[in-house]
Amino acid sequence: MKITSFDEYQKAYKRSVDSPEEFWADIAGNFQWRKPWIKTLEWNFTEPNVKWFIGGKLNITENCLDRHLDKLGDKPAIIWEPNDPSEDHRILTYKQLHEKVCQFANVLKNNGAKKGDRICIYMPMVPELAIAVLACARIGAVHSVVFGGFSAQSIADRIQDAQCNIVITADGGFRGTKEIPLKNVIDDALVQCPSVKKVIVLTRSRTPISMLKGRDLWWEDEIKKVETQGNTTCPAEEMDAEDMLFILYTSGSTGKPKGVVHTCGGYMVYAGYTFANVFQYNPGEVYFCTADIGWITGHSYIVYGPLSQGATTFMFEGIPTWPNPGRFWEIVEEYKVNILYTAPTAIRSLMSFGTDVLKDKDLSSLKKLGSVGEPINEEAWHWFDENVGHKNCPIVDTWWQTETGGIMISPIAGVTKTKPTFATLPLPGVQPVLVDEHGNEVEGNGVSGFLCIKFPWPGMLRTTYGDHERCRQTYFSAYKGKYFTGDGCLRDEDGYYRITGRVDDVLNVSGHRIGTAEVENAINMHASVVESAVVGYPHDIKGQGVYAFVVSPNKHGDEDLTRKDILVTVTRIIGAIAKPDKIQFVSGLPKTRSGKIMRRILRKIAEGDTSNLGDTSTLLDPAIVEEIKAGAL
Ligand code: 6R9
Repeated sequence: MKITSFDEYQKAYKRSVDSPEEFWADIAGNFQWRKPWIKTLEWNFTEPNVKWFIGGKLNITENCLDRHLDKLGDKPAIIWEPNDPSEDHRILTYKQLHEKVCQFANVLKNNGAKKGDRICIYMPMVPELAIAVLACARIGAVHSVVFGGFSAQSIADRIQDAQCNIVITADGGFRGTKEIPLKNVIDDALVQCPSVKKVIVLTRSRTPISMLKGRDLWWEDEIKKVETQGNTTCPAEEMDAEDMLFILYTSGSTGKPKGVVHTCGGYMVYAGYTFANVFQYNPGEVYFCTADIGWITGHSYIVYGPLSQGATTFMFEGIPTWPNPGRFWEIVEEYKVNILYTAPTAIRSLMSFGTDVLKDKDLSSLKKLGSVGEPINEEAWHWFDENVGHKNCPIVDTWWQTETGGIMISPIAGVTKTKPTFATLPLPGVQPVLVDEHGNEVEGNGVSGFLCIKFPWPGMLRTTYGDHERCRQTYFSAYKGKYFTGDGCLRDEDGYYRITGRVDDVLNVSGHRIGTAEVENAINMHASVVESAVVGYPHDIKGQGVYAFVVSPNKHGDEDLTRKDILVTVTRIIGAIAKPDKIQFVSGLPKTRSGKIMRRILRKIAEGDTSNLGDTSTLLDPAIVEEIKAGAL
């Protein structure tokens, strides 16, 4: 399954295009199936309908746990570093992880969970989060992990959309100096969620919380019950390749976040294949992905990808800058991390502290570096290369999305020649195309366009939960017969791909996807707001910042207080990650005669580039532009 030279890459790529089914059947053969598939692929991108490994039966946890027990049973599966460095770290071997997953799977069963049920997980970055995820997969329940930074309202929306019957959470969590009151947030969310019958609560922060009789249960008590029942093993549920594995909500350009659906067989094959290849993982290496399991990067490259390959995956509860900005480097030194996979926003934030914190750290264990989540700028790329990799580690700039399930365009570490800011070449099995605004394919090199994928890959989304039409509309209707990514892209003279950023109304703030419409809806809920328009602007550390233009005639004369009220409102409706960085009060928004907000103009103003705003003659009230320009922050 592992490609180890550029020549092999080229051959594999060609084969994956000429005979995709044979190519993928061979890759899938590296996994453990209860029953082999009958047909490798069935697809059309019109409905869309995509099925991989049809008739195949498996359980992803057998691939992530059971099949490693003989050889790797005593090897670390998860190494966990707590937020507070004075607290003990934890190591779970494959045997221990297997046992804990089985136990918790039995806890879920004891509480009525069945195959196909949707279970919401809202937890801090502790090993029990990975255990909860795997326990769901073990019994065939569909997990829907919600990132710990989302608000009660966001959780309620997601729980209602998926009709979850169980929530798994913790009393609280730690991130830097902050304590996050997870259970309290869940309690607020559940006021709106009658589908939830049981809440299982892990003890982590010892924050006082309310525990409702009949609904709320302590994780530890439930484990004890299972132990007294002697229920320490749990046979894995046999899943169809196309059974749902998980739902993960992500923002788009319109409306509420969509539940992206991934299925068992294809996702497993894709996460494992891409992990093994991109990072060129070798047995015994310590691999540290700094993402949170609440995002797709954590699903695919902390949990499923690495574990399916018998890797040692490192989990960190805290943040890169606490208790000091050398925390990542202390971790690398202490645990002899070999592979570090992080985000440009983290790199830029650490850059701002200078190289002093790095000087006395031994980073010689590092062999490979990775970047994900947003375009990496040239400066950050070189800083990472020079100060972290000591020009000795290939950097894999991995482009992919929640919807793609795994890495799509990326160097293969040590195999593909890298080029700063370029995701370089598609992995074998991935067929990217650039299209122009008319939907025509832009061929040749030295061109740019909208990035689409024209052939299915096993890790792709199958639908958006409960609303297949939305899936078709969002991804398969813009360009006929193609999956549209929402990203702009250029292909240089060497055929290398560089992703230039979203071309829709989706912002990428510190690597987090945020829909402008979502933020506007939240701002508009504030009592003194009439309407608003949200755009992104370049931000030194976050990549993009959130700039809100707000019409609020009724500010009670205290703009600053209203601004703070709006921030509190957005935090309550979505979560702190969506808080605007700038709020400019305006008396109106630039609109066309048909009432459409001209975001192009607002984007330019937010970027501070007002020299050429283009044609404003079609505006209902061109004078408003002058006012907004004059008041720009
Ligand atoms: C994995 C993940 C997806 C969006 C995607 C794109 C941006 C991700 C990137 C990148 C440039 C990279 N993106 N990786 N842009 N270079 N290496 O981040 O998933 O949260 O769904 O975001 O992130 O704009 O469309 P997700």
